[in-house]
Amino acid sequence: MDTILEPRATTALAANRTMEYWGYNGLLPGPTLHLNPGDTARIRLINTLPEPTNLHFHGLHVSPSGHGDNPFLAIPPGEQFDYELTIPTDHPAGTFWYHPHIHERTAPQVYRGLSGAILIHGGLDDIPEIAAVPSETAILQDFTVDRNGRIPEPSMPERMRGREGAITAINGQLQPSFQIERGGALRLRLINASCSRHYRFAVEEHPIAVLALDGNTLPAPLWADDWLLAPGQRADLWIEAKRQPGSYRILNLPYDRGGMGMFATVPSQPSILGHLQYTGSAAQTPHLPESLTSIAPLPAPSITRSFLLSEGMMGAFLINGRAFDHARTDTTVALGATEDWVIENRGSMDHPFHLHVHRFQPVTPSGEATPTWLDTILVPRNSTRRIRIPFLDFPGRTVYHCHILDHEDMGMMGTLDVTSP
Ligand SMILES: [Cu+2]
Repeated sequence: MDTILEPRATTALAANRTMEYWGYNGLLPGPTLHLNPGDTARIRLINTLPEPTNLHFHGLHVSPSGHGDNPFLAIPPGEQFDYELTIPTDHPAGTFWYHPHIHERTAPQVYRGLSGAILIHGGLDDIPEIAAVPSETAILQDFTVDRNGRIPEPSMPERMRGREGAITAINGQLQPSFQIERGGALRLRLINASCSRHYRFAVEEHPIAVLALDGNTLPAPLWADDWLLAPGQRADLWIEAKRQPGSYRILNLPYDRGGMGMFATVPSQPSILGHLQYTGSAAQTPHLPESLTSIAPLPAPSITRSFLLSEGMMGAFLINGRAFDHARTDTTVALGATEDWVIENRGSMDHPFHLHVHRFQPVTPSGEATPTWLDTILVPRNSTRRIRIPFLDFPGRTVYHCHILDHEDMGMMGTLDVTSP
């Protein structure tokens, strides 16, 4: 067995306080898994929690069946399960993550701390100019901790909007500092492992270049002042230290994701996630290549499907008018097909739509696929997004869902069966 992941209740120092959390191997966040394309990863999950759990390998293009990235498994308390992931030799290299995916308990388990990074090596790592700069991973989590150090269950209205904690932590730390050499650069791999919180990530006085989204390298760096990360999404950023030496705040800028009533308030001020701390001087000037990768055009879609996201009465969160039922197959796709999915959000909140196993490209209103691979796309309220998905391999049943994990737990999830003839 290559890796043992044992989720367990732990009392330890995290985010500057002693708290009770659930951590893989007692860690918040869990250990980082390092993999290469072509690897077979064997991961033993030992469930010491008082309730069933399982593992989802978010963004990995691997089999959803059997001992693979199977979201229909439930490992009872006291039992163990051996996952085996065969990573294809042409798998994208980048930033992925793992977390529980147990229906109706995903939000509480992730909120208590269960998540960890998966880094697939290659890709950007093989570009000499990028390999030359330091790399850090930043797992963004949030939770509320009460006076006794416990993480309380949120109220029903909080769950309906999607729980957001009072504390945001990066790698389990409150406002950590990331070191950067003056005149140098830093590659920062962001993972939004929060249940519901969206992050408009910024570093004051520092524009950022986005190198990869959801573990997939972009054709070219994309410069921005800030970058919005919905739950589940990742971004690999490049930050250059071209300002006066000092400490600069890493910020979460206000973002309105909608909501219902009193829980829909949006902060008017940025919150501080951490700091970028200048240290020493870089030995050489970093150089960001103008081109990072090439993405071959997708074939035209053979079919267009519609998915309607809606919020019903009494905590019902629906796709095409139905709440999740693991036994029902909602969508059947023929292996080898390329499809367009049109996702319409008629709710009062933004919903980030995530598809397991199969990555996709966003499609413009004029019908052109954007050469950018994603596994999670934010569908703002009262709007529609179109995505193009090639189902070239990995037949089997899996799921798509809203990555506001409370919404997923309350039913905003459907099943997909990719069938081979
Ligand atoms: Cu949602």
